[in-house]
Amino acid sequence: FDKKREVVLKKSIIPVSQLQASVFFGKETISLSQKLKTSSTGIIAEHKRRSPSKSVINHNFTVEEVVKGYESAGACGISVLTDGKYFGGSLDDLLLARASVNIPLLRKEFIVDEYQILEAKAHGADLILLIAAVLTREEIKSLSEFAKNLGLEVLLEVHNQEELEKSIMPTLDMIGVNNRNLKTFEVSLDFSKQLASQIPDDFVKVSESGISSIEAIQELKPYGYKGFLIGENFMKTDNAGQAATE
Ligand code: IGP
Repeated sequence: FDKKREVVLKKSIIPVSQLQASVFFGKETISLSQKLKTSSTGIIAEHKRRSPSKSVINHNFTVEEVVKGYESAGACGISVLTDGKYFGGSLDDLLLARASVNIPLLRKEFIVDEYQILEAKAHGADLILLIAAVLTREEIKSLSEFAKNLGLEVLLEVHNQEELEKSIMPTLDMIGVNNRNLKTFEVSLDFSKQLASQIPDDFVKVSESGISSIEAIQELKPYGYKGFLIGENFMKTDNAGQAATE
């Protein structure tokens, strides 16, 4: 631990030794893709302090409070943003989340290198995100194989047909359609609706971003979506865990 990390982790109510041990013990053995297949809600709740489109979403609660709230509200899994520059997250957030809950954790990051996948594993993640917009087919192949060999599941994110076509391969577990265009920030559920029929049935379908109501989920389910990744809508409330219950 360098000095800065020590300060961050000391603020946590969980002792550092227990934090590190939590990476290896006490996790659920059922994977996120398995859970989503049988869940009636399919919620993947996200820890997100801020974003490029919203400078402040929530700074009032600790990671532990938010993720425990999500778990007790019945979320299937939790996504933890570890990107510092745009989202104000860190790997320590992931470690704290791991020590606080047993449900599957996603390291939400712009992954371009195997080292980041090792970091994800070492900080307690069960799955990683790969974003088709920033990776070649060869990179998606080698990074997803690397993750699978470490026992991590892979959620591949696409935003259009071209990204989907270049990415389909057996080392992916879930395919997520991002309803937000990462360049223009335009959000529309139509992106999920339009791409749904082109995602082969072997992959669990996840709809990501801009989901702010039960109606939106009900609208997406007939298209075959089993997972719903929701961040801002929960985080912006005074009680993220409670919001996830409702
Ligand atoms: C959550 P929202 O609109 O519910 O806060 O979105 C999640 O989908 C979004 O944070 C996200 C994201 C990403 C963030 C989807 N793909 C890639 C960073 C990088």
